[in-house]
Amino acid sequence: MTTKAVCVLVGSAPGTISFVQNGGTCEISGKVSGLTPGNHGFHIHQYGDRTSGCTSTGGHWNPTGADHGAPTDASDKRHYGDLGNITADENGVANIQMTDKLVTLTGENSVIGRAVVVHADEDDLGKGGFPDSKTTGHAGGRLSCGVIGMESPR
Ligand SMILES: *[C@@H]1O[C@H](CO)[C@@H](O)[C@H](O)[C@H]1NC(C)=O
Ligand SMILES: [Cu+2]
Ligand SMILES: [Zn+2]
Repeated sequence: MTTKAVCVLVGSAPGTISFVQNGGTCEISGKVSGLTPGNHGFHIHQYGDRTSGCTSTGGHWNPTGADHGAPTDASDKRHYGDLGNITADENGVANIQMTDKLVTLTGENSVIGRAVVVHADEDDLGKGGFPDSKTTGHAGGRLSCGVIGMESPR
């Protein structure tokens, strides 16, 4: 069974992100613009709530109470929402194509109804040694965010 979701990012780094669940992995693709060239933290946050802008999306989606880490880390060494960095080119555009083993659109850990957040700075993947490296990857402010919702047939 294939399940699809979509997220429209609103803010100074607008974009659209698609999610396609294929069995045990989720394909995440899309495009974000308005960025400074280089790496920007890219996460799923706990709440699909933009009542106070990106602030009300809460912290990283972390159903197991783990520390912040890299998408390549073991499931008990990362947040489920840790998707690392996206990389913007000289025009400030990041084209995204990744596959994740913990992001899911089904079951009790489904990310539908949660939020994608794009950050001002690079995610240090938990290894930067800053006070917030183990919680946020020291990724700085929130440039844009959007709610992950079910995709309409197209
Ligand atoms: C940011 O994440 C990317 C991939 O997720 C990684 O290649 C890069 O090393 C990370 N940056 C830092 C400072 O760890
Ligand atoms: Cu984040
Ligand atoms: Zn995290």
